[in-house]
Amino acid sequence: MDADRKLLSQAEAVLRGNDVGEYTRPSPRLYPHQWNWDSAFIAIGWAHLDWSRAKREIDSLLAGQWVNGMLPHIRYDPAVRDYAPGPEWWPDVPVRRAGEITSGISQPPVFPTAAYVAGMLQPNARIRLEWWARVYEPLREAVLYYSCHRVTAGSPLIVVVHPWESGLDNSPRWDFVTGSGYRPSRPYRRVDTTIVGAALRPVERDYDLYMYLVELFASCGYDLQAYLPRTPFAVYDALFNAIWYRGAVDLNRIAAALGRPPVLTEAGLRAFRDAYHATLWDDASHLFRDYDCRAGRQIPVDGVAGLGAIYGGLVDARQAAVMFARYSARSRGYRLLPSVPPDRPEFEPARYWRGPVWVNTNWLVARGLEALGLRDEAQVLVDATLDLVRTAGWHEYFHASSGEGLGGDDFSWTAALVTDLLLRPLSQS
Ligand code: 2M8
Repeated sequence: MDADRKLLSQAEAVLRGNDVGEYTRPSPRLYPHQWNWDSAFIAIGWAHLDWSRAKREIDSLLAGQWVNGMLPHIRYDPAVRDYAPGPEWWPDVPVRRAGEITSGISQPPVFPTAAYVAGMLQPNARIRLEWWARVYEPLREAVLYYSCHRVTAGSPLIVVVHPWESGLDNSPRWDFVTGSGYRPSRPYRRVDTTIVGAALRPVERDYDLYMYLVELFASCGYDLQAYLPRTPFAVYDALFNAIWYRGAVDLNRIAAALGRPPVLTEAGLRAFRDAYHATLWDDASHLFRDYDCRAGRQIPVDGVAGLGAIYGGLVDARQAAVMFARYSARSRGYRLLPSVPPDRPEFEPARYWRGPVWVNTNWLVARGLEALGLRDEAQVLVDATLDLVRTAGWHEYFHASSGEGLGGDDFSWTAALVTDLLLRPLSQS
């Protein structure tokens, strides 16, 4: 118990240290602006420690909303200078509020779920409903942005346009494009490798592709239909789509609490579930896979993203148990859950999203297992996660076999989600 108290006070110190008032930096030097899904995870942590601060985190994320409803992946802080790529790479972003400076892509939509979870952590129902009533419309537009502007060929699945948008930037699932020699027309600067060792970060050819796609998407006016015929990268990402689905369900819960009709109808959600299973399930690996929209086929690479459906509530308990057991068995001898199964040739135990363990993906899967009643499995994952942080500290990610802390220091979502795991223990049901 004392050990948990110590962990909690350290977590709070990390969040307070990264708090710049309106938003919380994901990591002080490496990521000094506001990131979309980071802020969602961070708000869940704040909701336990300082509820008004949680509200402010979501409010400031919503301040960067575009006219079409999109919530961008980065909301730049004009006071910060030493980050690349800066806003000059994202010209003419259609923000709603004058003075907002943002990137031109989005990120996995954890924010409706964060608004729901944070709201439920407010014991005063009047205060909770007042806040939900205020943020409901921007949240609704942000969720519907994807179903209106990010779909193609009659499928309800959402198209992700950039590896950064997936949140799992250099995942081997995207290697089918990074190897192809795409480069931007202009030189670009990297600051990440001046802060974190290059062996722990994406390689040059990854960044060449990232910057190429940034230029291309911006030149298409950030419009999917213009971009699709020209881009080598347009995917149905299994994790992103699962997170969207869960966000839509949680937004419907907020709507119900406010006495409003559901944002997504039951028929719409069912069609999405059916498409998700029909398009992304891979029976051999017992995982969901991603789908290359251009080539019209699944991407045959496994990763922790394939377990996202457990968090999404897109599978039943029986299927989730088998998926989790298989992934764990493939990871025997390693820390749970490696971002890439160690039996894959692309596995690199220390390099970013190519093998290391991350607290956010563990949290997503553990909360999903819990919701399905798979408490023992969820507990295994929660214990493994807390053990990593207790031993190694507040890092961005952890070496898949040694558990060593890697990447950015004082990492906010690590602190926020550990806070949530300690203060909202797994339910018994
Ligand atoms: C990482 O992404 C940024 C670019 O957006 C980077 O590598 O510089 C990813 O881990 C992403 O998921 C995360 O939101 C961001 C900030 O923590 O860092």
